[in-house]
Amino acid sequence: MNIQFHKPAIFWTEALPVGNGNLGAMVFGGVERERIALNEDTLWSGYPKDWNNSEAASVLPQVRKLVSEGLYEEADRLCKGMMGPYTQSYLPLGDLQLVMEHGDHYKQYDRKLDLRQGIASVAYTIGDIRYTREIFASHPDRTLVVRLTASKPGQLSFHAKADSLLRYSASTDGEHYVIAGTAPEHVAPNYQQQDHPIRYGDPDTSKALRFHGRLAAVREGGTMSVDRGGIHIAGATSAVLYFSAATSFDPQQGAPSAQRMPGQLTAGVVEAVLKKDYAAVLADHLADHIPWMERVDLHLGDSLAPADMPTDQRIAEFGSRDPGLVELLFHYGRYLMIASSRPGTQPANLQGIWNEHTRAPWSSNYTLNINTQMNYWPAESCNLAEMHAPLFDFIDRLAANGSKTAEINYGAKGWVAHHNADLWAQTAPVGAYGEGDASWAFWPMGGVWLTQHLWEHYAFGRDEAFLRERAYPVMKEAALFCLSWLHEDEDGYLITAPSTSPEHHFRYGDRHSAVSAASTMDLTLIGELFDNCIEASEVLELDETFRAELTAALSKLHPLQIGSHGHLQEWDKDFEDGDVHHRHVSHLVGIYPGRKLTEESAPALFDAARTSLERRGDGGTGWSLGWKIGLWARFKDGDRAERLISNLLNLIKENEPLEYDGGGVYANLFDAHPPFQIDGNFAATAGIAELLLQSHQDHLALLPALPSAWRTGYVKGLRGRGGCEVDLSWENGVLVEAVIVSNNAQNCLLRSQPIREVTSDGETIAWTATDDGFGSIPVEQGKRYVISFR
Ligand code: FUC
Repeated sequence: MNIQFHKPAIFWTEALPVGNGNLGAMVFGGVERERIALNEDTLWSGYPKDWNNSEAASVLPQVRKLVSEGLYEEADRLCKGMMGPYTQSYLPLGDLQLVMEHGDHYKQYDRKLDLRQGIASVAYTIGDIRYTREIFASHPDRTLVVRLTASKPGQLSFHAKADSLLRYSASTDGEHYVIAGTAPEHVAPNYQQQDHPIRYGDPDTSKALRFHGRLAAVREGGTMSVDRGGIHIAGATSAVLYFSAATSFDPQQGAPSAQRMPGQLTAGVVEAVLKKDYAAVLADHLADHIPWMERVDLHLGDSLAPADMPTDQRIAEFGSRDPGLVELLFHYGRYLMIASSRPGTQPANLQGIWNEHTRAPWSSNYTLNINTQMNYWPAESCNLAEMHAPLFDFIDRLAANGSKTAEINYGAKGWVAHHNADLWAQTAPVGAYGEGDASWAFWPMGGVWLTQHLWEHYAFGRDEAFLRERAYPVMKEAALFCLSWLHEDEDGYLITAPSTSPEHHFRYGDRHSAVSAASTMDLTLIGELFDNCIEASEVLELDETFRAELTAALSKLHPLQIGSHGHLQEWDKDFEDGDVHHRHVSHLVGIYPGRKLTEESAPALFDAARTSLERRGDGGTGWSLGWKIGLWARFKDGDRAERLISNLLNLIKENEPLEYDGGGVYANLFDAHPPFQIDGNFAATAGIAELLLQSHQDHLALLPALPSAWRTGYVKGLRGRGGCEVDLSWENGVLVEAVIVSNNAQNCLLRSQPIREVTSDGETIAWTATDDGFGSIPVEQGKRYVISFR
């Protein structure tokens, strides 16, 4: 479970990520000059603003009229009148720089990230002295920890300081070296042409966030001094650096707060950690990190690559042919989630928490038409449900802001979010009040899709209090928005308009547009939300009238349709695709991650959806490849999914032209859109799990889509809906054994090979088998059931 190299990183995408949820770092491992790029998850430009557009309400009926008249291009243009400002940007905090006083004539260099331990390390030899560095982000101690050693006493001499691309100043506070600064009030997205894309406020009155970073050191031997140039250590044998960062963001208010003193926050953190021994800090980190990683285990076959092969070479030479590399990709998604999303932190953004750019691609924001949701696809199935929590907190903030947007922009009830959001939980459509393109900016389904995560958290864990107190109220308000937004077409069907299928265009005559009515994605997401609300209100035994209203609306919802190519139509009319290989596969959302379209419930649409996916092909950006893994899993085509994994394990090199217009992974296994976007990492992990276990219908499907390349293996600790934890082992593609533990008593329905025997605590358990390949096992809460298949 290592990502490893025998040389320092040159590019950021060769550096090794560590994180504790809110503090992130990328370790380059330079010998004479080490760069550890730093991030703090609340460091964003801007502050809350009024992004709603009161003109929108009068534009909306005009757009709807144009759509109903088939004047799509005109409708598309008019949508500009409903836009708001662009979101703000996620910012880099700075770099921690170490300058070692031993020159750069080194040998025996190693640099690795141990995923299981959550520790990045660097080691090299100069003369006869072995130097080591150990870097981790401690969640219990809320600090970044860097330990340096020399193999001979008194040989460690270096200085350490931090700097930033943002406005900052460096100073000392007692024995601590600190940087303090203020974020810009505005950063324009990287795709917007601007003369002054980064704008700061007056330092005394700026409304932007203040930030602070604090560095302290403990050494064994030698001397230490601290000044504005950094911390200087000479003649030591080992040293530990502790770095803490904070901003003035107040999570309760969702705004910068004058009362929040980032310097005091970092002081508290650093003083506390300095009271502990390094050994205790390390032990606490390991005791925190390892159990998360060990919840799931995966073995897909023997690794082909030599144990010490650098990861980039392994990707290039073996790709998905090396089962060990696929396992690494799987675990990496889990590692990155543990490192970027912990209860109380911000949700993982487009780059998780790792970003070195002041104008990051797409502002490194929350992109709600696929990317943010994708980040959390593995959370439940891969046994990290706790790490889903930051998304739920964020949804609450979006719901609060989005109720104003719904009312002001559309005169609608409930809450709405569009395709982009930021730390400030912007809910209005972006596009700089008309500069943007409706194909991406106009998409009022961001919130609707996010509520799927609330339901899924319940569906997997069966936490009824969560459903009652957190999930259902927010789901219901999103459903109220949908009821307001839906309106009847001339045939009496409920449709959405204006409607887009995110980022894709259609052709009609010699024209093209993104805006029409009732895209399949709109209808599917709304249908799923209504289904989920109905099921939730039944579980909670409330809202009977509302439930009836939803049921009635569902029966009037415009049906999905099959188009002339035998495909699932993406729009309400059988338009030709603007780009038949478009990266978004939005119309297939009911196949995966949704559950609206199954072979059993809608066989014709299910087949049509497969045809649509065939037509899209096996290429795409990193995240698009990731999505297609999950889709082929749901189509039960493991080998096709494996082909997508293979395409994703395509090494993207920073300094070389792309061989084809598609995605892959960088040397450090970060997903490459390109550029780096973390979503594809999470989708790959979720997709691999989906090949082994599915639970979106009323049963657990064991090995529903095992790729033939993974002949013999096992997985432990996957979760299925219904509160189940599942281990599976197989040989030559055939199930050998499953172990199920459920957190509630139930009849556990399995779809698998024929069951031979079920035991629990050594006792045989009676199960019932049905002709169509199902087995039903009565399980008690917390007991372990061993199911043998041969
Ligand atoms: C959506 C995608 C792009 C990119 C961006 C962040 O707009 O269509 O490919 O992932 O989000």
